[in-house]
Amino acid sequence: MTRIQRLKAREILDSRGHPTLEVDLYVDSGVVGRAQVPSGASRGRHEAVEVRDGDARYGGKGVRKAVRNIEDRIAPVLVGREVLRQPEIDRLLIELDGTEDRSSLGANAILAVSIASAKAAANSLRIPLFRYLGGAGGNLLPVPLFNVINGGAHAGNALEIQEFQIVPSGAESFSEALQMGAEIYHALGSVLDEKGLETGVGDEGGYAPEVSGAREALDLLMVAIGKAGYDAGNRVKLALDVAATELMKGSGYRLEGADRDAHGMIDFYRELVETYPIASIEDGLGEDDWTGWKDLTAALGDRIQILGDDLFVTRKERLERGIEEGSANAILIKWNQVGTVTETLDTIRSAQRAGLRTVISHRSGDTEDPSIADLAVGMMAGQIKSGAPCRSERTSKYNQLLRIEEELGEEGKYGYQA
Ligand code: 2PG
Ligand code: MG
Repeated sequence: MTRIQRLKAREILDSRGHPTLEVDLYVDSGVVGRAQVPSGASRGRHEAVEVRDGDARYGGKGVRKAVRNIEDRIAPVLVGREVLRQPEIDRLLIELDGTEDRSSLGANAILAVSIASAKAAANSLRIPLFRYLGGAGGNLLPVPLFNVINGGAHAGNALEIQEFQIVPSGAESFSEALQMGAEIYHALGSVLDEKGLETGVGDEGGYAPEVSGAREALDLLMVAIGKAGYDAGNRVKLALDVAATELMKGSGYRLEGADRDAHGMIDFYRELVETYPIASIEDGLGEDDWTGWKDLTAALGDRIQILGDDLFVTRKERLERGIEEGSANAILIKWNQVGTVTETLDTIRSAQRAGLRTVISHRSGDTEDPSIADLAVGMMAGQIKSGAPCRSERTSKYNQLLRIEEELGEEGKYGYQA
């Protein structure tokens, strides 16, 4: 009684007001799994691609083609299959698509079905998704990286670095970390207000003030942390997602009024790390700058987390190259970069085996679907980023972590590692 009976796909809106996919996957017992897929703005060149309509509706962003791909092409292959066999379902999806970049069915279509299937399986077994994905051992509540100042492709301001994050790694529990994040976020709002800076927010719920550059943004965070009554550098650290692929100009980078090569960028980060309590820098260099990444990790990897997003795009082959070359000491995990649940789990396990830290991530265009919270706990990822502690598509993940924390009770742990 756990065979797939029917797939129903529909076009819904994401947090930016663009269409995205929702899938309901029915099992013959009547149980259903529902999934919604996110969509990025600062996308890596090596990511799996979405199928969109490209016609007059929604500025070309409609997903009716992807809906048809699910109902007309995927459903006939999956109906009758055992929902508890996630690897088989994902293999069938990959084979049916048949392309390297998932452009035939669309990574959006494939992922929606893959997650819906995992949820239907968990629901069939009457267990929470985090237990289905992670098994009996999954009990680690992740450290949240709250993106409280937005720039780059996520905001209309002139700030070039995409994300300025606060990291309450010294909290005693996830719920305390969330409280600290929200208090600092609101303190930051009043600091901006007092300085006459804008308090409107960007795509991920963080403020998007017109500030001159990284140092001014980091200074604002330091003031906000103090104002909220916390000790920066002790219980609360800072982190950046530079999204440097977006800063590439010719063979180098353009940042804060200067043309820089990889070493110029590394020097820029070294100075920041010497001044501020920065714990992590994501995408400090571009997606194909393998030599630069190796030098960055050699230079700063023993002091901070060097986190690869566009570099790895959650793909095992790229991660393996990074492990061999010492390109980074952590990997960002976004399941829509690769396309299926099984491949995502596989990449996480490979990273963990090699001693890399793992950070589960939302996308800048997201939905109310909280599944990445379950993924983070089940797979003992240790960290999650889901934007600011503000706006429902962001807080849906943090709120789900509160529920999981409650469910785990005494057995739940909080922190980078178990
Ligand atoms: C990133 C993400 C999420 P996007 O660069 O890490 O914060 O942005 O979804 O736009 O790629
Ligand atoms: Mg990133």
